Amino acid sequence: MASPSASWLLAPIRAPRALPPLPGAMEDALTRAGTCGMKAATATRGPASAPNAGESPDRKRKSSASAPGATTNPFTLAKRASSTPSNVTKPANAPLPAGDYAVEPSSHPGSVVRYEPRAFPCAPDDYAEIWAFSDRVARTRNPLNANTFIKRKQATFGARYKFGAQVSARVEEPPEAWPRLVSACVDDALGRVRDAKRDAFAAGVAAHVNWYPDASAGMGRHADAEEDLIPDAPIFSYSFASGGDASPPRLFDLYRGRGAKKPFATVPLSHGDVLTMDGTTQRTHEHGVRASASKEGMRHSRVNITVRAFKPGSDAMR
Ligand SMILES: O=C(O)CCC(=O)C(=O)O
Repeated sequence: MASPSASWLLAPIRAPRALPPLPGAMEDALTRAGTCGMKAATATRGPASAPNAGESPDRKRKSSASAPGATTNPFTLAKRASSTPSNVTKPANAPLPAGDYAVEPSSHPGSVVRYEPRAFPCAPDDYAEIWAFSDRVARTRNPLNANTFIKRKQATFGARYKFGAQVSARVEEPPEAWPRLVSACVDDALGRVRDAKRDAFAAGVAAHVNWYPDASAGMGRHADAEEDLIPDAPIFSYSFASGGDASPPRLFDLYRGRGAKKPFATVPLSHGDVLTMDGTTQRTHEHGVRASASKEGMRHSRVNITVRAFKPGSDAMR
């Protein structure tokens, strides 16, 4: 594990327990059925860092969504989604106790995550506000097929972010004009960084936001290890869902190394959950958000905000 004195966290991760790996039966099921993450990893043959790889692209340009939590979502392609296997999601839906986890203690003791379920409040109005903001965000072309778009929208507040093979839209407005939830997450994240590192984190802080119209929109495996990011600075991830506590969790898969085909562990992310990826996690592991066609999942949108620190003076900050 990274020595706590080297940690950027105000409350460093000191004695993490092992993150439960997916049971063998689960991995077998994934291999047989091919989850979206798995399927995409093998079917698209995209670069490991292409974060769209885990989702089926949205081929049709449709009007953008305006109502959070709407049961009919204009981004949804029901036909495509129905081909997504949903039977493999159940075992990984088991709740994970709050706490600090070593992703893989024996081989990568410095790769650690902190999981804080239901730790960040989000009022329905705040969800509505950030969801409505997505109307102003341009869609991202699928880097593997320029004739298509990825289903989720993404934008970065405070930086120009080349995110794997994609370039995220940059929000040009000043922080005063950002949705309340974005500013609240940035403030919260800064409060989690220890005093000696806070100025360095704040100098390059940005919030990358992903809007998932429903559970059929996922994110392929990737690592947040871009040149422009401060290496080994923590990444704070905040998850929100249109149905609040009633929304089903989305499965956040962790992959061992760069080329792994199967997820190795899973963290179920629900409304208000905070996941901190710390230490060497981005160097040793990839992560992605599994797509699913579960009936319930198709009725709920999701917003994820990651707060991260870019190198001041890097392309992202210009
Ligand atoms: O939506 C999530 O939970 C993950 C987001 C993510 O991996 C990213 O923005 O890099």
